[in-house]
Amino acid sequence: MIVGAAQLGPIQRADSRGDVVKRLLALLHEAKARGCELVVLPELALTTFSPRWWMTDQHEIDAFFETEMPGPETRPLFDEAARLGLGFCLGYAEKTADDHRYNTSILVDAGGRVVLKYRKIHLPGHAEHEPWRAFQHLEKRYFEVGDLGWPVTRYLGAVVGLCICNDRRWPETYRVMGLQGVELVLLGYNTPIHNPPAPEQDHLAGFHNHLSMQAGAYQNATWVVGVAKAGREEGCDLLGQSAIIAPSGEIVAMTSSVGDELIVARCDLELCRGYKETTFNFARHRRPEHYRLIVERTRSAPAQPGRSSKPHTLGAPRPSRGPPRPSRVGARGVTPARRQ
Ligand code: CDT
Repeated sequence: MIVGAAQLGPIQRADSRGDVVKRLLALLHEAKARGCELVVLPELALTTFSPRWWMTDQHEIDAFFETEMPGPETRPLFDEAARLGLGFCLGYAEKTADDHRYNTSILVDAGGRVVLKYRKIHLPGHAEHEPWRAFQHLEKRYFEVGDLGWPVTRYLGAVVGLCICNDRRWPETYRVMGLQGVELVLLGYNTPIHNPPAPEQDHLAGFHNHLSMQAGAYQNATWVVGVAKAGREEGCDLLGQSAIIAPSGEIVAMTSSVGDELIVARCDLELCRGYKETTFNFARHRRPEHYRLIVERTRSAPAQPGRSSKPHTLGAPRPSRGPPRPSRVGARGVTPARRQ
């Protein structure tokens, strides 16, 4: 399958959906010209990244959500993709008819039909206003945890699965899809390079992005297509380095800008088989009887000194790591709660 990863540069708050859809159409046209069959677009691709603001007016919040997909502003994207015979994957903020809000991604086939939907499960950030931050990350406030698990579907001969941004950092995300035979994981991301609670990690943002996706690809014998919304958006620098990653874990294509940019790769699904039948032959090598803690426990509860762990006993919860430490003795200032 020839797959395009259509990275978007920044979307400012004043940009309309119409402005964004025009940019998406340009990327679709380029994808068609370069032989793509499927184009992957970023997380929350229709607006600026709204969780960076504390908002209390529900109308203001809801202005970032789609109540129908396609709706009047997104219809041209669906129509043009269908005219071009392109499938695409799109991230957007979804508001349901019964008033639930999710960070959602859909796979749309070349006939304009939604064939797979995923609602983000690992919501990063915080739920309350934290004014000490340079910018907010309020996904836990504006979205509910997704209720669809990680479904996969067969599309153009590949087993395709979806996840979104922070999900890519968690091995369980890929494994749940790996256990369904996934061959192509499609994901979008909005990753601020600065992480206010852990600024000492900022210089590793690009490394951690690729580390997570490359490990997920290799350990589950799948292609992974990770697509950024990148660049300086409302003063916040978002990571680029969108990448198409082979089941070997190797990056086969990567963007070189933080603007609108298409990268393309021929994703040979046979490469998945090589790994699925050898090193990662799950039926042969997995030992789920030893993995119970993974589904029974959320937090880590280290063994007490001098005692071996009892994997089926929940330990006392450990206090969280706390706020960033002042770098110098005597540094002053409010010490904020250290949350992601
Ligand atoms: N959108 C999203 O999920 N962003 C998060 C930022 C977390 S801060 C480390 C991400 O995991 O990229």
